Amino acid sequence: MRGFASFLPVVAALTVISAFPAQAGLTFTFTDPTDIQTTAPQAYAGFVKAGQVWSNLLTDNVNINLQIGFQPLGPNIIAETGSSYVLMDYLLLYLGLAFDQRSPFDVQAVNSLPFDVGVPALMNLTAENGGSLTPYLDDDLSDNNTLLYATSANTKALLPRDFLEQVLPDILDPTHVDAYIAFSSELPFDFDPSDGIDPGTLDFVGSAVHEIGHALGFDSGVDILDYYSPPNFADAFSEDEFPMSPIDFFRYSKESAEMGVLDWTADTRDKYFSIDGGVTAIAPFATGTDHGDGDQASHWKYRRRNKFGIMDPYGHLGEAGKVSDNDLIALDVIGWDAVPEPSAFYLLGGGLVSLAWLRRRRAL
Ligand SMILES: [Ca+2]
Ligand SMILES: [Ca+2]
Ligand SMILES: [Ca+2]
Ligand SMILES: [Ca+2]
Ligand SMILES: [Zn+2]
Repeated sequence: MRGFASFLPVVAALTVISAFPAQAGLTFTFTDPTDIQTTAPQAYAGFVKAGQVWSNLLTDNVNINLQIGFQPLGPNIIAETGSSYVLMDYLLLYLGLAFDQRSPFDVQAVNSLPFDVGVPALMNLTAENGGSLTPYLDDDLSDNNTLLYATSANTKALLPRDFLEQVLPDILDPTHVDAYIAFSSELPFDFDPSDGIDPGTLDFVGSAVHEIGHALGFDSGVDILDYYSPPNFADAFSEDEFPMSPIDFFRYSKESAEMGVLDWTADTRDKYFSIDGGVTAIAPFATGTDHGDGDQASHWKYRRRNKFGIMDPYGHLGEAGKVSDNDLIALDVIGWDAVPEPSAFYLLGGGLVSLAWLRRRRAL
């Protein structure tokens, strides 16, 4: 009798878990200051669906607070977004990742990082090289090598909760907004991807999945360097004005890999995502709006067909965005507990990876 009684709650718990698998891990809270839930219910539902896409793929037990909007944003503006950031020591990123190893990708990624106070890298466009495009080796372990900016959402996934409660309680507060995302209400969106994306419309849910991906940490400090440098600014800034993002610790070029260092330059040379010290390219990155290929470095390289992932720089009319293994591996190795498709594991065997380095343009 006693045994039977204690058995019942287990059955009940299992029922709940199987009925609501998304509730086991990553959850989203939506802050809706302009009440789009009433004024634009399709957009509100689209944001919720986009959150569910990530909840089904990432299993960290964290809640992310997104402030959402859907309103006129002015001509040619699709979305306005921004994230909250945490400035942290490289060593804290390293230790966070070392204690958060749950996948073969995580293990390989941590092994590729130095257990040190900082990381050397190729840089350019700084005061240290006279603002020149020519790359130089920055191995002085100054602030830009030892500090980084992680989004607060990324930080929640990276560091243990009890540590955050002690050191960063602010980002756990229910009123803390991890990111805000507003889409223009003046564009032709298709809000329901379940029956395909209508010709001439943009995939709202896929676009929201993309923007949430930036908030989760798919982000590059190279974009700051790319913009805040000559010729936009006559005088180049010191390299220490340019802290990197977690994904930048897996950013390489052929030239930097040969030197055994990362590539944090903004220029047109090919850059790629690698978790084994630059030996294997998993996917190429975009290289910068001003000094690179024309696209923000916080994305995969643009490819018209067979996109490298949802973090492609552009959404196209009539096309559904889809999260790829590349997207999941990138988030996995910066602190998320990802659930990649089995096919992703072939990447570890090497050999399967051959990349087309395309240069083309345009659209999110
Ligand atoms: Ca430096
Ligand atoms: Ca549709
Ligand atoms: Ca992981
Ligand atoms: Ca994690
Ligand atoms: Zn983007």
